[in-house]
Amino acid sequence: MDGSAAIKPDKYGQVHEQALWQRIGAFEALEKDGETYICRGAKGSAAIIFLSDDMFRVKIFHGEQVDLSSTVAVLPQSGHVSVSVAEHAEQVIFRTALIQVVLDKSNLSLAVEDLDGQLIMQQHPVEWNARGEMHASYAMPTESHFYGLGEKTSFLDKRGEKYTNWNTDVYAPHVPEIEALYESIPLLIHMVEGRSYGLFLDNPGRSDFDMRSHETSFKIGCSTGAYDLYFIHGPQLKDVVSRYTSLTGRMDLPPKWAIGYHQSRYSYMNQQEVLELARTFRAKQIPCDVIYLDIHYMDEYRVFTFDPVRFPDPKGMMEELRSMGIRIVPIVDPGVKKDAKYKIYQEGVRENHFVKKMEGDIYFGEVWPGTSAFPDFTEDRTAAWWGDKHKYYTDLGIQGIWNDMNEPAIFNESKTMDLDAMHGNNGKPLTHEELHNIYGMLMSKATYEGLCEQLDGQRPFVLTRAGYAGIQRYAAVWTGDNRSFWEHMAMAMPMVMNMGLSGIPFAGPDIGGFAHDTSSELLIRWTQMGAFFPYCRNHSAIGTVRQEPWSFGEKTEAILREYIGLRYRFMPHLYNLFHDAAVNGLPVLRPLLLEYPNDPNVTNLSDQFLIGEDLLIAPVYRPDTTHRAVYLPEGTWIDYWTGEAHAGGRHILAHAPLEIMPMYVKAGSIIAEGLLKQSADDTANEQVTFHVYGAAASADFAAAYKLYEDDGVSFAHQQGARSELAVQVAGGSESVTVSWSYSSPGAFRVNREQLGFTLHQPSFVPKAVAGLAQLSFDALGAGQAGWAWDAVKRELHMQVADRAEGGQLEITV
Ligand code: MIG
Repeated sequence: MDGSAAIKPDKYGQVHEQALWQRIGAFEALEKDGETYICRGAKGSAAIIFLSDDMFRVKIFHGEQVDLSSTVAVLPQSGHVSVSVAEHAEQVIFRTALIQVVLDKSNLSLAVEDLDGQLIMQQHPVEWNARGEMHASYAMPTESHFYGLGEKTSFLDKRGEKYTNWNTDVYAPHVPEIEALYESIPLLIHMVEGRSYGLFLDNPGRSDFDMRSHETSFKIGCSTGAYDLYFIHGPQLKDVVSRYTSLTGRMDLPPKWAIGYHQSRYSYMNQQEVLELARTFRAKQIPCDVIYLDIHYMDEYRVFTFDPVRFPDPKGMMEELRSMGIRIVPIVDPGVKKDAKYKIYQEGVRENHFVKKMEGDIYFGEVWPGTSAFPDFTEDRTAAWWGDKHKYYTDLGIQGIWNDMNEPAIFNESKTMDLDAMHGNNGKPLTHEELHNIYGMLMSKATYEGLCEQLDGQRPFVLTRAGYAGIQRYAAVWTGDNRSFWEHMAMAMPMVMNMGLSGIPFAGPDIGGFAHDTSSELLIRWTQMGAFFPYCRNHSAIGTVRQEPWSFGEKTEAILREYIGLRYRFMPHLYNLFHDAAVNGLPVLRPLLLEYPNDPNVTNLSDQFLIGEDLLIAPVYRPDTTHRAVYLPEGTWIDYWTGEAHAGGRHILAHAPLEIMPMYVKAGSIIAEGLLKQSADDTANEQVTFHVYGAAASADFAAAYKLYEDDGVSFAHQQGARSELAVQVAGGSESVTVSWSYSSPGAFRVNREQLGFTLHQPSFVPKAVAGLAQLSFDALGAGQAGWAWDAVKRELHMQVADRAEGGQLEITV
């Protein structure tokens, strides 16, 4: 029989719903408090703070005082910006050296214009309701394109898409209609006719970005917390990325081994299996730097333990692996098993480190270890405690940690912690609902900082699944539980490109696919592509077919060996790009759009990418496919494999049999390649060859490259132990000159006897190289200084001694 519950009251209808939204209302007064401008409206206020001439923060608040604290995403900003303020009858105008912000007094809508008065961004009035939801609409012209938002499904351009930021463990196949995955980066980049700006909503609760529902506007909203928005001016896309990363921080230069090839599986079950795996890599001469230990290494999934039967001697195992040049990265989840006899649990309870329900009891959730408690990383003292616990791993020789399930993922209907669980938040308690998206990042921050303390000057490596804006300061990100689907291989490209535009340069998918069964062909094509992704790990799920590089017979193995080896040969260049990313925030893997923002052919180009500025990668991502269309932007592009030169600004059809992934290098560029190594931190011989593409014997030809090097593992580079080698190539009518020099010779000595210079497809045939003997290729290969010309491939190879004072080669043409 029904009770009263059956006769439930109405929900609000549409009309009522609309009436419930409040607006800030008309302008009442302008106040200034230090560097903060406060615009009082009839029903609320906006605080505006200029962080630079091209970046400002606007926070909506109620009441007298504004709370200007930020989340941990935002680095402390300082410095005075000179702003002129003018109050007119209908507007208040703030003007910096680069932009003006125009507030409409009738409703406090806000526009950003350049100094000529051309509109850049238009925000309609912010609205809120009694449930604490807030949103604003922004003008969207027909030429709009959208990027950023971190780890999202679908294509590169987010126009027509709608996403939610709510860190979620999604094991179900990642398809275009999935609005939230593991990471939340509430940064939207809006590009109109090649001009870009960014909007970053610093809110770690749920946020929504809707570029779909309205024809002429897009909408950014949040469910709880503050509407705390940063406007980041371009107009170049690169400016937006570099300014956004000056706000939320940049990745530190990772240890070189972290950018090698990594091998994982859920799980390598015991010590013998791990050692056998490492020996197989070495026996088969397939380069590898890291093996991962997934959850089975632990004693019944208790973090900070090893299973005593499966791994009786972790220290011995670690030592043997290190002698092979291989490191271990174990998984660490946030859930701490509820077990009265387990030290970490005891300590956590005794010292009050676990998240509690509002009523005061510890919050428990079900995860792998069974009933578990969760450290409250919002408390600095708890983060420090957790970080210290990693001494358990570092004492065993471990330098890298893999954080999983840190959304946090919990096996219940909501898939996460109860929304009313409380976080201490260093004395400003907030609900889990308000802080959800920041939990995983705070776990990785605690881990990174703990490792830094314990590693005695060695660089740590942290890999995370969940994150929030700024995660790049602490961890690399992998894109979670994809599947061995061709569609997921293809989707990894736009996903990782947008992560790069969102400040996260160190990212990649599980190569080969995690769930479902991979195939020989899929693993080949995915490894070819993955060899150029910033983060390069093969990982697969329990119960799926084996996915190690030798799992599909010799032919497959040979191709995988070749491409993994190629990554190692490109290591000097890759490491250089990681260094650039650490300095300027620009990604290693880039959409073509970043370099060619005015080319209409690349606004949604989702199946090709650039490594740095000049290396174009066009993977094959469909089965039984031996040709694909490749778009080459302006300039001349040289086929990496054949040397054939193609005019750009058009599409070409690339021939790509199974062993070939199409790659092109832009004429006029230089790329440093090193020797093939079995692990990235093998520094025994750092011989390097500078490959110069399309050099021309004409006065307007110039190419330059700077090679950054250091010991690859320590922080000594921050104290100056680094080497920078600048190379220039200059054309002339009768000669072409290659010159090079070290910027502070001796600050860091690289182990190397020789330098190589290879000119690919020069416009000329060399007659002589001043001071250098013409040799056979055999003599060059044997290490003699000299030069040789390959008339068939049109390549000039030169080899010289590497001297601290640098040098110069003059090629007579
Ligand atoms: O619920 O640790 O995304 O990489 O192998 C699964 C087991 C938990 C999810 C991760 C995956 C990892 C797996 N983990």
